[in-house]
Order: sequence, then C-alpha cells, then structure tokens
Amino acid sequence: MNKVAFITGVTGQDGMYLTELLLAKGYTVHGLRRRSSLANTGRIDRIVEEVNRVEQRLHLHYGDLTDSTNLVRLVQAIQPDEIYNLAAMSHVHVSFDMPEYTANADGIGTLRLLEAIRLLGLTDKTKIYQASTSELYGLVQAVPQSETTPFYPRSPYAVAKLYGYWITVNYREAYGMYACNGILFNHESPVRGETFVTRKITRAVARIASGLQQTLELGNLSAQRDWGHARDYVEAMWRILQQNEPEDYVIATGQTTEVREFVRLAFAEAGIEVAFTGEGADELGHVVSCRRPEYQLPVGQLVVQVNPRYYRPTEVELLLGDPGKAQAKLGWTPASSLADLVKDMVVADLEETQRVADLRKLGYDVSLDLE
Ligand code: NDP
Ligand code: GDR
Repeated sequence: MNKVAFITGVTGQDGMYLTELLLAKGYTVHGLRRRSSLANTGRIDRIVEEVNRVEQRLHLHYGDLTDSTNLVRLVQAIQPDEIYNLAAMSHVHVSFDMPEYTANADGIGTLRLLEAIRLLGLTDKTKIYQASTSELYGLVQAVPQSETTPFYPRSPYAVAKLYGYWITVNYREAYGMYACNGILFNHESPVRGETFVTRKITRAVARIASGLQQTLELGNLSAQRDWGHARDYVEAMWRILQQNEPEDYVIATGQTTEVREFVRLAFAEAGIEVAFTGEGADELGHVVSCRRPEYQLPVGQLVVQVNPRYYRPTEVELLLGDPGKAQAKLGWTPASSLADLVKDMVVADLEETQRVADLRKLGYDVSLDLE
C-alpha cells in the first residue's frame, strides 16, 4: 500500500517542493488549501494537472489551521501516515502587525493538529513533522546554532513558533507520538514569496536590468542568513519522518551571508557589478560596471537604497546553522550551493520579466507589483 501524506501549507513554497517529492516517491498526497477570493494554487496547479491526469494521487481540501473541527474531520477522513505541518503566517515582519493571528495559526494551529491525531486514536499510526525555524534562536546566544543552542525568539512569529516547537516535543514525550521538529534555516527558490528578501532582490535585479524598475529599497543590509535551496530542504523533512526514533534536527548549510552580499551576487549573476557606499540608512548601491549593453545601465546609476520602513522592531542579526546531526543521522547534505541558488532565482526572474516586457511590446497592459 502506498503511504498517505497530509500537507498543510501545500500552496506555499515548501508545500510545492514537498508535494513533488512525495508524489515521486509514490505517496498519495492530501493538501490543505485556504479559501481566498483570488486563486492561491498557482504554485501547484501544474502538479495537480499532471498527476491527476494519470492517477488521482493529489487531493486538495479547504481548511484552515485556525479551525479545529475542520482539521479533525480532515485527519479522520484522510487517515494519514504522515502529516507535514507547513502552514503558517510565515512573514516575520508582518507578524508584528498581526501578532494575535500569528499566535493562533502558527502556535495553536500546531496544537490543533496534534490534538486531532490524539483524539482520533492515531498516535501509533500518524507521524507528524512540525516546521520549526532558525528564528527560534533570535538574539544570538552562540554560533553556529545547533539542536542544543538556547532559544531567544525576537518576533511574534518566532514566539508563536516556539510554542509550536515545544508542544510538538511535549506530545512526543507525553503520548509517545512520532512527532518531530525540523529547525530549518532560511531556504529559498524561484517560487519563494515575493516579499522575502532574496526573492525581492532577484525580482528587482531582473526588473532593473529590463528598465521596468529604477531602484531596489531594502531594510537591514547587514543581517546575515544561512541560505539554502528549498528543494534540498524538503528532502530533509521527509528523512526526519523515516527514522527509527522521532527526534529534532537542524537543517542548514553551515554558511552565512549578509543581505548586502546577496544583493551583489544577484546583480553579478545578471552581469551587473554593484558597490555600496555609506552606512546604515544612508547606504547606497551604485552600478560599477555592466557587461550587458542591452540593459542600458550607466556606470554610477543608483540601484539600491535603504528604506527604514523595512526595519523590524527587533531584528535577528546573525543565523548560522550547524547541520552536523542531520549529516550524521539522516545522511543529509545540501546539494545546491549559494551560487546555484542565486543563479536559479535570477535566471527565473529574468525569464519572467522578459515575458512581461514582450507582452508590453505587444500592447498588453501588464502591471507589476513592486513591493
Ligand atoms: P509560505 O509562506 O510560502 O507558505 C505558507 C503556507 O501556509 C501557504 O500555503 C499558506 O496558504 C498557508 N497558510 C498560512 N496561514 C494558514 C492558515 N491559517 N491555515 C492554513 N494554511 C495557512 O512558507 P514556506 O513554504 O516558505 O514555509 C513553510 C513552513 O516552514 C512555514 O511554516 C514557515 O514558517 C516554516 N519555515 C520556513 C522557512 C523558510 O526559509 N522558507 C525556514 C523555517 C521555517 P496561502 O498560499 O493561502 O497563503
Ligand atoms: P526571515 O526572512 O525574516 O529570515 O524569515 P526575510 O527574507 O524576510 O528576511 C531576512 C533578513 O533580510 C532583512 N531584510 C529584509 N527582509 C525583507 N523581507 N524585506 C526587505 O526589504 C529587507 N531588507 C533587509 C531582514 O530584516 C532579515 O534580517 C524567513 C521566513 O521564511 C520565516 O518563515 C522562516 O522561519 C525564517 O526565514 C527562517
């Protein structure tokens, strides 16, 4: 019998990559989607169509992590072997504006799923993966950060995820459930949400190169993140649920990079060299050289500036993970380097921008969201 998985957050970045992975492994996949006034399944439409044309192995269900009865009913109907709880209000900055909702969805939402398993008597059958985060480390206590580094969350998002982390550990210890946390450091891809910093940068590089945008406005350029590729990280999620014993794991590359450096690398991928001058809110990025004459970017052109609007009330300055345990016990190492990731994202955004430019040339009024 093929295994059955239930993925919350199936319409998100990780949901897309994990769905592809599990389908390729022969699973039947059930995904939780939210009702929205506009379509929110863009990332997985192609997969739904391709898989279900051949055999009905991917099923989407309406629901929400804030709705217990809905979750209980779905878990009862699906009887999953594995649940991957990826759904969350996942934007750190936005969580300062929506702290209560974030606590409800990201914190109590995790409890609702664990309780559904317990109430339905599935504690021996259903394994559960909780999408924990390097944001738990917050204010730096030690680097590199490992499974034993103390937590110090710095946002309503991280505090909500701290509850999710500990309630997962508690249900494992109290009820003997196979419940695990993956403490994943930042992971990105061409389908990363457009307001996370990497995608915001690669989209802007493509648009600036094509003359569709003048400058890129960012917040804290000195923040350091351990960035990996989402495709590699969903493989780790799956491995975490295939062990003899349920445990928690850090998933990271072991390298950290400043936002400023990611900006340089992304422009360089498009053939544009950018240098920074000034400090703090006065820091600016200018074009030093451009290898692609068709971009019409003169030397000295301003392309990056700081807008304090993007600063956070409390910031996480440095994340650097120690993936030693995952390497030793899961046999997991990331396949993509940072250079591979940057290239993947910039190339995809250049292609997307080219499509927009072509449509505009044909007279279509295609709008651009410049967030
Ligand atoms: P995304 O923001 O891309 O996806 C989040 C998903 O959750 C979307 O499918 C979204 O639906 C869904 N969702 C949001 N709120 C609810 C809710 N109340 N009920 C049901 N579904 C909801 O996140 P990622 O794919 O990047 O991340 C996946 C998980 O991993 C998240 O929990 C995130 O916090 C965590 N994480 C992510 C890391 C990263 O670097 N990407 C690192 C560490 C942890 P919709 O499409 O309708 O918005
Ligand atoms: P993060 O990712 O907060 O680490 O959370 P994000 O890409 O939003 O920020 C990374 C760093 O870049 C700085 N930054 C900016 N960030 C955004 N979004 N926009 C800007 O304009 C900007 N300028 C500078 C930020 O201040 C921050 O230091 C992500 C999410 O996926 C979480 O769900 C996940 O848990 C963590 O990664 C691990």
